[in-house]
Amino acid sequence: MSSNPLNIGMIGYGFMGKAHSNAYARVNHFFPELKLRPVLKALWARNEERARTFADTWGYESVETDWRRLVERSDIDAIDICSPNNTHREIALEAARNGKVILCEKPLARNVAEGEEMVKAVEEAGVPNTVWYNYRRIPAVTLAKQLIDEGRLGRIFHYRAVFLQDWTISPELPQGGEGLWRLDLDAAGSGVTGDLLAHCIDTAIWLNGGIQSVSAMTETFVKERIHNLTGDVEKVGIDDACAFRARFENGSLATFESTRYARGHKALYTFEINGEHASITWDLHDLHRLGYFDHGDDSAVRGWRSIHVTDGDHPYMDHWWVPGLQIGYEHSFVHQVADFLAGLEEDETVSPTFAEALETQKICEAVLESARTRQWVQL
Ligand code: SOE
Repeated sequence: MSSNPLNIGMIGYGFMGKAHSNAYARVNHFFPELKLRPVLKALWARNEERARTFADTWGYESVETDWRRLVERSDIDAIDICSPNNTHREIALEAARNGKVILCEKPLARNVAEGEEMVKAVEEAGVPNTVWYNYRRIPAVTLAKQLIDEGRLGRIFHYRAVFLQDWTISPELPQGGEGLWRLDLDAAGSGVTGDLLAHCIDTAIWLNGGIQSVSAMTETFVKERIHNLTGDVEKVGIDDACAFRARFENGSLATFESTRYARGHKALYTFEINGEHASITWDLHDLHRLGYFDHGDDSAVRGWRSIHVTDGDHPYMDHWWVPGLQIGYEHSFVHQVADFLAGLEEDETVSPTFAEALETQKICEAVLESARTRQWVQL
């Protein structure tokens, strides 16, 4: 059993609070080589009863209803920020001031200005930090990275990504408050750009390098919604849909699209990369498979392969079941914690750091600026 405790103070208890808590609870069972052992020490929620219910379900030892108290507690080593985007900056700054390790849910912040303050705070305090862009650590996506880094695709010409959902189509859906803060500009900072395209951008710059320039369009289909916190009908400020073109530094061209108005799609995140020698496709709905086409294959059998990324020599898979048995969405969070703990043990930074997530934030901001000005924006 791993012997060095890392006491976690969790801020928030929504969908991501569960995903992260599950990762902390599982990681030492499946990565027994780790010496650090996350301990679910304390949970913050504004409402004490809900905090206790969540804490009891997941095994948190204590609860706090004042996040500042949690961040100041001397028995807490790491703060995990799972609360809405408008809280990330303030909590991260306080956590850094208190010398805590920080794990922050994506996107880093609502905008670049907040993100820059956060990067400065963690760098000045010298505290280890990461942002939960979990899709990088789905084994098929990590395998895509390996194949690209090995040069199998050769020169890359095209990158195409979409992230489609349909949960905000009804005009009756309110904005703001618990569960619906993603529709509230003040709480979220943006709509699909920061929430969904941020994932696509993070994966893309990890796989294909930096983005040079963007040209975007956005739309807000439902212009007014009741605000849950005020009870008034208020203007909707977020982007419901966004599509943009991009030029990568390596000369490749890209298209990105995201919407919450694609009827029938709940979380269709896909990407395709076309290189000189080979192409890759990936689809979140079939996340354990990687599509691969190799032009070097014998022409008699050349065609798209569907690689079932479940073999022992595939990324992360030797930590799970026997070959052929697949894993799912939640495992990407376990992998992120495992890599992060290994980095802490070796005193090495683990990607994506706050500074790397700030690059994604800059691209999101450039996309929104381009949509506003109807001009190409250089990064
Ligand atoms: C939005 O519905 C959401 O939950 C995002 O906030 C997550 O980051 C994404 O992974 C799934 O969709």
